[in-house]
Amino acid sequence: MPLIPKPVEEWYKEFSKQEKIWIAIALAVAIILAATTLSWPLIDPKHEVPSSAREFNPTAYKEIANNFSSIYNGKLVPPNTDIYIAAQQYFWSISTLVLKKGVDYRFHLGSLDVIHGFTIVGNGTVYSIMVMPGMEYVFTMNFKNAGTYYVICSEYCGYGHGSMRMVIEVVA
Ligand SMILES: [Cu+2]
Repeated sequence: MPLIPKPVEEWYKEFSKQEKIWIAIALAVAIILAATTLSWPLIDPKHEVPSSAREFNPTAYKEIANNFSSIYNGKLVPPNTDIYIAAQQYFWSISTLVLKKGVDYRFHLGSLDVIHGFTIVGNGTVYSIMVMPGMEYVFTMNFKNAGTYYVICSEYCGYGHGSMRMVIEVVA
């Protein structure tokens, strides 16, 4: 027996009051979400991260990052100094970054092998950037509170992923 669709008049029912209420709620939520998403850059323009990304030469970048680490690991980075960090299986090029509170620092971040995630946690601050290989990310950060922050890798990058740790000490 062939299946013949029933005529519309046989199955169509007006929307009930409850259905109309749900449609109105869903529409309102969609409008609120769209409005807040689109207006976010106006409300908080500094949180657009990263501020720029460009292709880079991993060999040259590795040298710059290692050079930065050999000078500043565990020592206060003076204001107006660019920070260079390279991610690699399974470490960050610098293990302890010491920064001054309330100062704008320009960070450069690049991966020398696979995708890593640069995530800062601590003191209520959560900041996260995915680091794709072959790209250098540049962004500005300003730590408002002194204290110890931790950087973890937030993209699974292999067996040593969990050991990718780095400390940021923010001093007054
Ligand atoms: Cu990882």
